[in-house]
This record gives sequence, structure tokens and C-alpha cells, in this order.
Amino acid sequence: MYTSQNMLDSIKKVEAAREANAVLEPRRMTAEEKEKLLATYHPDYKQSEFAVLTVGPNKGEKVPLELAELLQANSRIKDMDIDLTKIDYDVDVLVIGGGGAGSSAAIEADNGGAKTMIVTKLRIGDANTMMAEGGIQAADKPNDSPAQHYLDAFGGGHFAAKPELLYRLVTEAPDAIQWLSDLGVEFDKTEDGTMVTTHGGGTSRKRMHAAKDYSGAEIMRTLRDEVLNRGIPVVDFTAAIELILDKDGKAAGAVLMNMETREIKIARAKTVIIATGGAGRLHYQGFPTSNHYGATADGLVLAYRVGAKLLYADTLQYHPTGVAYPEQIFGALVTEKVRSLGAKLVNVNGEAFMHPLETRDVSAASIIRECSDRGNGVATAEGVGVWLDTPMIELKNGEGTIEKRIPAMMRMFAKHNIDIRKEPILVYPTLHYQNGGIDISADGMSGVENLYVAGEAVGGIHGRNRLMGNSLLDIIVFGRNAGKSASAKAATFDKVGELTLEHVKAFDKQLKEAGIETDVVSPKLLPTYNHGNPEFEKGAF
Ligand code: MEZ
Repeated sequence: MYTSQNMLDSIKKVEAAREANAVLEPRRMTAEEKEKLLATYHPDYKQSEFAVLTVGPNKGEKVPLELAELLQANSRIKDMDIDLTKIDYDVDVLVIGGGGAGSSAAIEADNGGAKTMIVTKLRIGDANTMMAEGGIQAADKPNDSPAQHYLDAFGGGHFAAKPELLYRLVTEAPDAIQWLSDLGVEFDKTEDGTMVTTHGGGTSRKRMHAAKDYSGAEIMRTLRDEVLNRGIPVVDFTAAIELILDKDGKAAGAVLMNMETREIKIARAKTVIIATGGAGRLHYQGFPTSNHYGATADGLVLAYRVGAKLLYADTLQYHPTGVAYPEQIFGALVTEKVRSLGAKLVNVNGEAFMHPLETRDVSAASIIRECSDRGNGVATAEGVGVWLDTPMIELKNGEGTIEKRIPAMMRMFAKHNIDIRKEPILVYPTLHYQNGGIDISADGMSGVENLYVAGEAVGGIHGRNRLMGNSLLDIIVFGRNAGKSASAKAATFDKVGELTLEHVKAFDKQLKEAGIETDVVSPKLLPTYNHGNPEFEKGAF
């Protein structure tokens, strides 16, 4: 319920302009306008929020301050005596992470005949996949093609995507949809069985397949069932805190820690797949996040310590429409599908100030500009936002559309007495996605032999900005590929070489040589919402 007078006054203006705004087609920005906008307002361009790494494979490159602190931190096992001869789990393929990418990888590794195990610091399905709402892209309609999909994603990512990765993403997309469908994902369909597809920001064709506005939950439900039905072991509430190598420098397992008891276990594996997801819970630049509780960039830290290079770790995605009001759901995702269905972004004066389906980085920067220099934001007790005029959806598509197409969004706001069919909602960018991550080749292997990566922990698939729906797609395409490649590789040799953690000592030595003295230990595992209270800090992960 909106109670503050400034919001109520502004809503009157939004209502008065609604019919005109609904038919208005705000022009798209030119390339020059976008470049200037991004450079001035996008958080990725705020140089004071980045640090240059002085240690490790990306030495000399900049990353966000919060990530630099974790990449150049102490190992959790620094003062521990780890016995690598006592093996607790012995598998062919060890998958670290129980989200969509990890589950897809495990299913395909299992198909490949590998003895596979998933280890996850929370539970299988506690992942950003579960939080994804709007859909998954695939060019599988007669008016579309993977080539068209490639061009949209390549342009949207500022022509920085690794071509061989993006090629895989778009060419294997139709098969990914078929695979999910065969496993039991209930995609939205018309009465004759045709998949319903919509536009997303920066798409030239309607290729977003969805399960209403809980597409990720529907996909995760299906993948989780498949993993469990196959009897693939899942060790939950257990974090990987360091990778283990063999004497030749190849990945050969992980040191695991029980999140409750802190007991240490050793997993030996012929190949390892990192599928640990994103970093929203690091709250870069103080932004709220749409991410799940465990999104703390662990995979990047683990990989960095064994010498795997990162790619584009300086670029993050701020989803343009995070909840700005009410406070209880601050930062939660308001799916881009709301704009795909016709809602426009409107400022405090009721003006539709931008095209609703610009790419995400441009949309986020445009909202930040509207609320900062232009002074056209709507003030709240927590900050500021602009309106997303949801009643326009039914004006355009008819009554009942909101309940049918975005029921979860309707319910989320209804809990706070806001009826999105009748009232607009207040939004502001929220930290949503890690564009960068670990550099891989097309088969999913990182720079370290036998170490594979899939999902949000990968960098380079999307370049420097990702289009809506290409993340649910990449977890499937690259998850499956990592599972296939890792099981095939594991089948090429009988025995894992002698295990070692010498790289941890070597990294520590590098830190000392670089003059880095820090109390920080990493990976971080869970966010610390301790508000500076040292009592909380004692139990912090
Ligand atoms: O790909 C995404 O991040 C996505 C589909 C988000 C959304 O707006 O729903």
C-alpha cells in the first residue's frame, strides 16, 4: 500500500498520463547516446569501486573492490593440517554447486557413465536458477534463427563475447528447450501446443520461452527431480573450500567443509566441475540483490587459487527493475517480462522517459540518470525509484493478462497490499548477474587441466552485458557440455595422481611477496549481515 504523500501525488500523474503513455513508442537511443550514458551512470564505469589485482593469473587487471579482497585473501585451510591420504569421497566427476548448471552437468556426466557426485554448500536447488523469472531464449520459431540470436546477443554484450562460446550457446539452444521439455518442464503453450514466446530487451525476435514468471523454479524443480530420481549422490550443506591438484597441476578433487559442524572431508575426483553461480550477495557498491543467499563468488576464488584465469570479472549486471518499495522485498527481481508485456518505465512526473526494452545495462544506467542528475525519481524512506506502470499491461492486452502471465509478481506485491493490476510499482536497479567469471574453452575446460566450469561462474559467454533469458540457457547448454566433457575426460585415465595442496602455500607466498597483509579468509560462503556487531562476526562464514 502506498501511504506517503509524494508517492500518492506522483501516482496521480502516472494515472493521468497512462493512456497516452501506453500508445507512445519512446525512441531507441543511438549508439553514441548509449555509450555516453553508460560511461556516466553505469556502476561498472565507477573507477573508484575497482581495485587492480597484484597477485594471481589476472595480476594487473581490475575487479570490484569486494571481489579483489576475496581473491587476494587467506585460505580457509591455511593453518589446518589436512591429511590427503584419507579420502572420504572417491568419484570420477565432482560437481561443485547444486543449481541448474551443476544439476545439468551431473545428469550428463551420469549419462556418460561417470561416477558422479554433487556437493553444495546449501541444498540442491538453492541457486540463482530457482530465482529466475522471465524465461529462456532459443531461436526455434520459423521466423528466427541461431544466427539472428547470435547477432542480438553479440551486440547486446558489446561485441565482447568469446565467439566460440556464444556460437555454442545459440546453436544448442533449440535442443536445450527440447531436452528440458522432455524432462518435464511445463513451458507456456497455446491451445494447439505451440510454445508462447515473447521479446526481451535487445531481442529482434520473440524467442523467450517461459513458465509464467517462475521459469527458473520450474526448470530447477525438473532438474532436481531428475538428479534425485537417478540416485546421483548430493552432499548438501557442505562447501568446497579449496581445490586439490595432482602433482602435474591437474584438478583432482576438493577440500570440503560441513557448514554446520565445520568437519573437513576430502573428495578425490578425476575431473571437477565448478558450478557455484554468481556473486550478488557480495553487494557490490552497496547495491541490493536479486540473488539467492549463497551467491558469494566462491567458484572464482577456488579457481583463481589454482591458477585459472578470469575473464571480464570487472563487469556486473544490474537488473534495471529491482523492487524499490516496499522495504520488505527491497532489491527483489521484477522480471523484464513485465516490460515485455507492455509496462513502461515512468518518472515522478508521469513521463515515459525511455524505451522499455533497451538492453539491461542501458536501461539500468537510464534509470540511475533519471533518479540522480535529472532529479526525476520518486523518493522513498530507503532511497529512490521510478515507476513501472503495470496497469498498462491490461490496457494493452486485456483484463486477466497479469494473473495469467505474471502471477508470482502479482502475488508478491499483493502480500504488501499493492495490486499491480491497478497500481504501478516502484523499481530501481538491483545487482543481478556476474557477466564475468572463469575463462573456459568451448568444451568447458578452464585454464587448469581437468577443471571444468559451467553456469554463472563462467566468463565470456555473453561479453560485457547479458540479454534476458540467455542465462537460463547458458546453464543448460554449458552445464550439459561440461558434464559430457568431464565424464569423457575421466574415462581416459584409470588413476588420479598423488594429491597436493602445495598451490595454496604458493599462493600465500605470493600474497606475502606482494606485501598483502589481510585478515580476510575466502571463499566467503555466506554473506555477513552483521551490521558491524562483533558477536555476529564470531559465527560468520
Ligand atoms: O535472464 C534473466 O536474468 C531473466 C530472465 C530475468 C528476468 O527479468 O526475468
